Amino acid sequence: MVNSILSFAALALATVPSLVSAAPTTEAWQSTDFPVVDAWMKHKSPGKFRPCTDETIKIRKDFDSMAPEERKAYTDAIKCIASKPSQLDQTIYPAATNRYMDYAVTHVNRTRQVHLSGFFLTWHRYYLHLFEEDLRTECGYTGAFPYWNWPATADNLHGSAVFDGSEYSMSGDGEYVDTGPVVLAPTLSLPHGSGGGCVNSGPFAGWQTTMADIPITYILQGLPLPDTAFQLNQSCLTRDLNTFAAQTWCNYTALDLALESADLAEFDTQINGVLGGGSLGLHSGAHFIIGSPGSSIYVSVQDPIWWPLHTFLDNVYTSWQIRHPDLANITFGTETAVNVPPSANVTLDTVEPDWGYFGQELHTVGDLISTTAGPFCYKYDVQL
Ligand SMILES: [Cu+2]
Repeated sequence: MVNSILSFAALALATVPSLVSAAPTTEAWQSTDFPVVDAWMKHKSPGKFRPCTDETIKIRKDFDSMAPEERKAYTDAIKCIASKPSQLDQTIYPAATNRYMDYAVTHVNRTRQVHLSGFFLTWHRYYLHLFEEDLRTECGYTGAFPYWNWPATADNLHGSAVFDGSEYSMSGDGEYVDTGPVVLAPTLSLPHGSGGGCVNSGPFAGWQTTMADIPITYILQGLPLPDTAFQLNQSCLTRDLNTFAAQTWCNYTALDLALESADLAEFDTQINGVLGGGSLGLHSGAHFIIGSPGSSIYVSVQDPIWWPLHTFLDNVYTSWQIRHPDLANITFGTETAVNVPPSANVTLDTVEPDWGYFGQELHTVGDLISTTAGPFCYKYDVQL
């Protein structure tokens, strides 16, 4: 009896302080759209990451919905990153002409592991996060990290805030150069878009790319990068806006099919299409809306539209996770692109390929599965 009274007293004492300081504990204010995943992560790596709260969470926005000055602040910050010196060894990476191109080089270096593999969605999620943090810490950017809404712009690319070519856009189309249809495979070609030449309008007029394209056959055949991959190959940024690609693969029906996928294997097919088949899928299709170099699986990061493009893909993935809470932490795919050479299935415990010098520490796939736990603390203005 005495014991139980003492225990009760001890319990009461223990509870009082937490009642007093109850209101704004991080627990109570935790903001999550991923209840299952965030609970799993808290159990998996308690205390490893800072909690994400309603005070600290960042909201990613549709580029079209941002005020003109907000859009310009974003492109100014990207240009600021490109004005900073490269941190890579110039004898190995002559194409790394500045800090922006360091990102592009890092992506080329990891292309074979992080596409058409089990790392794709989470590796790119963290890569976006690193760039966003860099805009903030290196260039003082304080705005939202925007996405380019593919289906919303598919019928009016040239009139969209993203591509209208004004100083508040992501720059417009390339100059028109008639190079004929875009041949993707013997059985798949697209009509030529409306550009093809240098981008001469908007904030990225005069932007220089430094790496030549590398054929996707290097991935499909499991080949290492060609020796010339990082040679300096200076060119103007080109674009070839392609309404056919936008309307065919990036429409609302395609988006809904992806969001309604019953598992991650089906989701992967909806976003990446069927290799050698007739469909590019939602994400690959988006790359072909902008044309070369933005359509390259290797060197696409050289076009700054890459960041809003991939941020929208992350929104699609995030929205799929929120719609399928019980499946939100499943994985799909192996450790090599198209499983060549054959490799193990990726699990939540598999360590991600690194992000070059930008990533301070290694992360498992499981660390990167929730946008409101682990190293992340963001959500999207609109759930798709
Ligand atoms: Cu990529």
